Amino acid sequence: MDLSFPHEPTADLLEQFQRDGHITLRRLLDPLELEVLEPGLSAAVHRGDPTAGVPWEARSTYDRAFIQVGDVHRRSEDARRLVFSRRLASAAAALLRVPTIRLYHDQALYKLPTEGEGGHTPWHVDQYYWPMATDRCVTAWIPLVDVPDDMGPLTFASGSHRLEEGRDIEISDESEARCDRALAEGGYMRSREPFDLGDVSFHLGWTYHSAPPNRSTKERKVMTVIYMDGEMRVAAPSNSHQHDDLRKWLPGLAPGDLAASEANPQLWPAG
Ligand SMILES: O=C(O)CCC(=O)C(=O)O
Repeated sequence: MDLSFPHEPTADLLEQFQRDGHITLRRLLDPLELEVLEPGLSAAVHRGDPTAGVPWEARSTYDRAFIQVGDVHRRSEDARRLVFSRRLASAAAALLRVPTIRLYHDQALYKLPTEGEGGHTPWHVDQYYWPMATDRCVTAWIPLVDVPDDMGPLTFASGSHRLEEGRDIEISDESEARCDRALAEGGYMRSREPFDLGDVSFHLGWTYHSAPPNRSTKERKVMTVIYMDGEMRVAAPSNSHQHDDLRKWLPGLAPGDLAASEANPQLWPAG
């Protein structure tokens, strides 16, 4: 259960991930370890919050969805322990069926409690933002508190990693409307379950996901780590977000390069 102890999901769970494009590994992490990490990590997130002080009414749909702080592992030793966890990276390697795993980047996604309008995470796919040559990339969504249904647990459309409609759109009211319609027309089942502390979900870059608003009275504290195949190549950016991501998360690299800048350490197997 230790963060440094490798993990191989069962064959059934691996098969489920292939089929659905997402999986929640229950009790993958030790709740006690997360409780120890959480205060230091959260302090770094709040120090780095770019939207601190912006009134709710003045926030866009995106900014109402969550406080987003990237590269938390550079701001907090507690975050670093989580992001460099062999347990998480080994599980990512098994799910992606690749021998090696590198870090793309990490980011905290803290959803504020709200009674007001908005606050949901619109339907979207992550890989729209990433200049990567293949689909061998996965996001680990790691709650640092229990996330019951009223707190905005991540919601997946099972099997939607094969759907192409809506892949070309950023997170927005439009992505919510278009993806919701495409998912309904395609008959994709939606899966939303509460998370207990220690549960971690993984979703592919092309799996559609969303989250309802946080209607509780507490912050929904979630850390995410994005892993990629250790052999991933950089793709030519196909939109302005991918240009930004290339500069930010793959510094110094160009299309065709191995996605292995100094910001992308190999996490599995770890030295
Ligand atoms: O935490 C959320 O509400 C959304 C998370 C998300 O989009 C992601 O982890 O890729």
